[in-house]
Amino acid sequence: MTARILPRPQHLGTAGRAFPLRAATITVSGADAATLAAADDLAFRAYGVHLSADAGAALVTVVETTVDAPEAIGTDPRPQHRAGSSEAYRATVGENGVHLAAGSAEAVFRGLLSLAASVEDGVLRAADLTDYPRFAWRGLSLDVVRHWFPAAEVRQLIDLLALHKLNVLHLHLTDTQAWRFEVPGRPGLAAADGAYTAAELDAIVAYAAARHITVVPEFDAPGHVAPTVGTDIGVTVRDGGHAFLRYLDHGDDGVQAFVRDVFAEIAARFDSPYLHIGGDEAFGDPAESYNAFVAAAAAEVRGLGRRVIGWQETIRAGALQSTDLVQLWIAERDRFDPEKAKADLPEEYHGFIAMAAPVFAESVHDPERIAAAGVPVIVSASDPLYLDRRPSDPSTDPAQHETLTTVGFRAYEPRPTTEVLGWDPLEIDDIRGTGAIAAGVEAALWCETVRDLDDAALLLLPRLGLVAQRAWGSASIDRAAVLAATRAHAAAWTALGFGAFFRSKEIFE
Ligand code: TNX
Repeated sequence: MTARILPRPQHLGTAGRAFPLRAATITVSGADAATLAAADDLAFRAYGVHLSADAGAALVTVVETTVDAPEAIGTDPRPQHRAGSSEAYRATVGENGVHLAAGSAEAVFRGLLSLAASVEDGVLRAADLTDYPRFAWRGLSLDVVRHWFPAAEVRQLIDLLALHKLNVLHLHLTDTQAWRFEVPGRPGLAAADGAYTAAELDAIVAYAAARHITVVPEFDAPGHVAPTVGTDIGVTVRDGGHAFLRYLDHGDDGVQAFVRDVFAEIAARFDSPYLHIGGDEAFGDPAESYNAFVAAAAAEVRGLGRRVIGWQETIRAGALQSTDLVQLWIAERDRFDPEKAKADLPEEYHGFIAMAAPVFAESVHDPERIAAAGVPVIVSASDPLYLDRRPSDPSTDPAQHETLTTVGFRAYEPRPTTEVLGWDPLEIDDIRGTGAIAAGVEAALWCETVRDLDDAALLLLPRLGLVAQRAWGSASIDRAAVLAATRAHAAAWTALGFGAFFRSKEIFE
C-alpha cells in the first residue's frame, strides 16, 4: 500500500482501503482548478493517472484545514506571496473515499501527487497518512553552462523535482565556458550555441511556480567569467594568463555597470527572494579585490529588494548577513590536494594549481566563519550531494559502466548510489561541529561530462530520489521501503524522459 510514494510519508497509519478507479481517473472535489490542473498534468504523464474535478461524487474530498506538523527546518525559499504556508497534508480513508486535509494549495498539490503515486493496476491503494517536509529548502543546482539544457528539458527536470517533492531549481546560468541568458543592452554576451530568451525564462519560472518550485538564478562572479564578457561589451576583465584565472575587479572600467545590468535583468525575470552571486573559485583574484567585489554584488542584490546567496568562499568577504544564505560545497573527502592534482594533471596546469591551492586551503575555515556570522547554510557537500560523482556500485546493465568511463566528474572518488541514505546534513562536522544553522539541502549536477539528457539521467537517478528522501523525509529511514519506492519509479522516470537512469543492482535487481 502506498508503496510508490517517494519520499516516504512521515507517518503511515494502519487503516487502508483499495478503491478501483474508472478510466484510471481519481475524481476530486474541493481543490482549486489551477492546483488540480498542475497535479493532473504531472500525475498523468508520470503515473498514467488522471485527477479530475467532480463536485458531486468525488473519490477524494479536499478539506482546507491546517494540519498539525512540526515546523520544517531551515529557510523557506518561496517568494513572498507563497511563503510561509504549510506544506503538510493528511489523508484519511473512509467507506466511500479519501479525505485530504491540507492548509494550502501547495499541500493539496503534494497530497494529490502522493495519491496518484498510490495507484497500482487501476486501483487507488489509499492509506491513512500524515506528511510534511523535514527541511524547508530542498533543491537541485543545475549547470546549464557546461551542457546546454533547452527550456523544454528544463521543464522536464522541473517535473522530476516536483514528482519527488523538491522545491528549488537553482540555475547556474554563467560560467567560464558560456553565458546562458540574454541581458538587454549587452548584445553578444549570450552564447551563440544556447541561451534563454527573456520569454523562455518567464515561462520556466511560471511552469515551476505552478509545480511549487522556486527557480533560484545564479550569476557566478567574480571568477568563472564567460568568454563573451570583455571589452566587446564594455567590461574590463583581469586576465590571469589562463582562461580559468580571469576575474572581475569591481573598480575596473565597466564592471560596476555590468553587474548592475545583470542583476536588474535577473530580478526582472525571477521572483526568487534570493539571488545567487556565485563567488566560488575566484582563482588569482587577490583577497582585497575579491572581498570588495562580493560586498558590492551583495549591495546590488539588496538594492533590488532581494537576499544574497553565495558559495561558501563568499563568507570570507565579511559581507553576508544572517538573512542571507551561504552554500557549502567542499566536502571533507573532496578537499583539494595540490600535490595529488599535480600528479594527476599535465604540466600546463601546474601554474593554475598553485593559484587554486590557497583558495582551497582556506576552505577548511569557512564553516567556522559561517557559524560565527550566523548565516544559514544550504548543505551541498560534494560528498554525497554532487551527482556528477560516478556511482561506484554495479549496474544491471554493463553498458552503463562503459558510459561511466567518460560521463561523471573524474576527480571525485566514486561512491555507492545509496550513500546519501546513511548520511544526515545536520550530523556533518561542518554543521554539527561548528553550530552552523542549516537552511536545507541542495544536490548539484555539474555538467562538464554531460552530453545529453540521457547522460544527465544516468547521473541524476536514482540518487535524486534518495536525496529527496533525505530532504523531505524523517531523519530515520526505512531503507527497504525507500528502495522499494525508488524501484517502483522506473516507469515514471522513463515516462518523463529519464529512462537512462542508473540501474543500481542494489535497487533494480
Ligand atoms: C566545482 S561547485 C565547481 C564547479 C565544477 C564542479 C565539478 C562549485 C561552486 N564549483 O565549477 O563544475 O566542481 O563537480
